[in-house]
Amino acid sequence: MSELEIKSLEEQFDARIARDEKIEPKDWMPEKYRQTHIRQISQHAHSEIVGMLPEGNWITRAPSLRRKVALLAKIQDEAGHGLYLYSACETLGISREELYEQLHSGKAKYSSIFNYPTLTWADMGAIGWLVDGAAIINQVPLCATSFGPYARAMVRVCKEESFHQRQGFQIMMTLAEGTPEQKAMAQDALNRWWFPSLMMLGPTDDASVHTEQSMKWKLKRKTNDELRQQFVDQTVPQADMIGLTIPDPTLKWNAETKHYEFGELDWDEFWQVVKGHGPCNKIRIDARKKAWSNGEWVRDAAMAYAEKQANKEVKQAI
Ligand code: FAQ
Repeated sequence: MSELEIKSLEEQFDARIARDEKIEPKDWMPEKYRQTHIRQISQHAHSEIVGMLPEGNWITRAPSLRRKVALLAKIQDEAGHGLYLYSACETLGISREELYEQLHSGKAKYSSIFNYPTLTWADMGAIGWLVDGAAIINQVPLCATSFGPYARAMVRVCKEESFHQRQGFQIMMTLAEGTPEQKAMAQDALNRWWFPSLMMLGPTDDASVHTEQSMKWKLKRKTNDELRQQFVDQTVPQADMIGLTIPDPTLKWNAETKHYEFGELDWDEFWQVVKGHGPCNKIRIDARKKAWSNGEWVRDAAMAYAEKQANKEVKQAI
């Protein structure tokens, strides 16, 4: 293709983005657009799958049958989210095996938040309330993202995340209304998950290398700092309502801007976790690698069965 032809395709592509048209897998797209989407969608998929691990740890210890059923349903939803997202990513020309390989080798990232331990039952409440709460704020704008398969997957994901957030908030509310020990457990979980939840929305805008281009392509519809502010503004009144204290002594309402001001986040900790040195990075990746190798016989059996069926069909056709 000549340079002139590529330039014309790029202009048509930019015009489609400007008109808010969805880009579909078989449409022409700049190579960087494709690669950026593979990066973000696959990291999102990996986050959903790795994100099942901290909660899976609590299924056998949920305090009642009702809580167990809700937690199981939530974790199964997360597996589903991973699968839609891997499928959306595959439409960009990368195989599922390659995506898994990138996760297992450490080439692809997954969300920093899932490298923290879940120490008590209240952590199930804090994850639903804060982590799913932050995820919804990040993902609702993604329903309007420019790549069709990603945007469509997000619609269903957001509906399910909304149930996840409510089940988490309801756990926290119940604990906060319970005995002093239960309330203290809820407060302790909030203390440990608050700052990592703020940081999971990504580095500050001035340190975010991808935001500018991703906003131009309408992959991202809001910046990391905008999302973080929205999360704080939405969550602080919820904590007030259930009588828990946000663990940030500098937090204050600014009546002029109509936003909460909050303290400096520990970005050194964030980058340490992102680079693989968080409290649970090794445990999480080891668990995923083990699941992959334990599942080898299932994949082999499924392939052998599919081959047998295909041979049978050929024989019947002859
Ligand atoms: N953790 O330039 P930016 C969930 C990396 S799903 C690790 O700002 P971008 C559901 C970033 O990849 C949670 N790495 O990047 C659930 C880049 O490195 P790279 C996941 C991070 O992409 C709930 C570098 O830093 N959600 O929670 C993180 O424009 C409960 C520079 O950053 C999504 O993935 C981080 N937190 O903005 C499941 C949503 N933040 O790739 C179970 C889709 C940044 O060049 C239980 N993703 N980095 O090597 C996004 O919206 C964006 O990718 C951001 C980051 C906003 C996460």
